[in-house]
Amino acid sequence: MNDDDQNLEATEDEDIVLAELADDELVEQMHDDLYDGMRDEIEEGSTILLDRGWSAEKVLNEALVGGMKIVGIDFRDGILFVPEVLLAANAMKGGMAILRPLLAETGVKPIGKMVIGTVKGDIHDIGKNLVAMMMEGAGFEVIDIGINNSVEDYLAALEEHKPDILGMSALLTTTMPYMKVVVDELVNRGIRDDYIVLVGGAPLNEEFGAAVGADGYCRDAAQTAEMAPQLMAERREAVCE
Ligand code: B1M
Repeated sequence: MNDDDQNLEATEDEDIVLAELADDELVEQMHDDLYDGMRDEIEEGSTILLDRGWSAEKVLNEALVGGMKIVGIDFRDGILFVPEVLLAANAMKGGMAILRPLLAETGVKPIGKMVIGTVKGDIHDIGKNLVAMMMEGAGFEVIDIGINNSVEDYLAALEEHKPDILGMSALLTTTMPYMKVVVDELVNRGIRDDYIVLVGGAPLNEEFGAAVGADGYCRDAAQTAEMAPQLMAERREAVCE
């Protein structure tokens, strides 16, 4: 690309007024902006879509999660590297911060409590944060203990907050086995059945969830928010029988 082309491209980018784009063009532009780590634009785009009557869930899934999938593919293929992906993650968090209060709007008494954290050795937190947001939206009180949690961290949080549900997230094939370390320790201490254990993260599946001794594997945030109340209801029924 010569200097003239670069100047032309820069001018075209500057000329884009997000508010003037049709919905589908705006979503496409947001995918590009997420890819380029442009947090302000992602915040602006999210606000515009909400103002146009989009639900927070639709903005999240179509504009943000959709864009992050593209980032993931290019990261895998060696087209994007860690610094760029960090910028994309930062932009995604900007959009999520706008959606968070809307997804969490319930106004009702919490239907249960969940402690959630990403396992030891793993610093991915976008998916976990989304799960926390959707669970709050489903009426749960959520205690998010962050990333890189050792078994001791989980145990301390369980002891302190006495939740109904323990949620664990892992995004790496190298860190996901740590979930079993945590469940095994709960078993050793005789407290495994005090909690519903839910696990999730892109490399996991049903089979893995069962193998680590979890009560459920959650494919995504929406499914977690569906599954959690169901499992709590089943548990209450079992106690009453
Ligand atoms: Co990383 N990374 N990363 N990364 N990263 C992946 C996971 C990877 C698949 C990329 C790739 O190769 N295509 C790959 C893992 C390969 C593997 O293990 N098989 C990978 C790698 C290799 C790495 C590093 C090792 C790279 C390096 O340093 N060489 C390194 C590891 C660092 C570490 O953790 N120790 C690393 C670093 C990073 C960044 C820091 C740059 C950044 C993280 C920033 C952050 O999270 N704050 C990052 C990112 C952003 C990704 C990708 C691109 C996107 C992850 C994401 O946020 N997805 C990812 C590729 C991908 O997954 N497409 C990748 C969006 C999110 C909404 O989806 O997290 O799947 P997800 O969450 C979903 C569900 O999985 C589920 O619900 C969520 C919402 O619907 N879910 C749960 C998740 N947790 C749950 C918990 C529950 C329930 C459901 O509890 C009940």
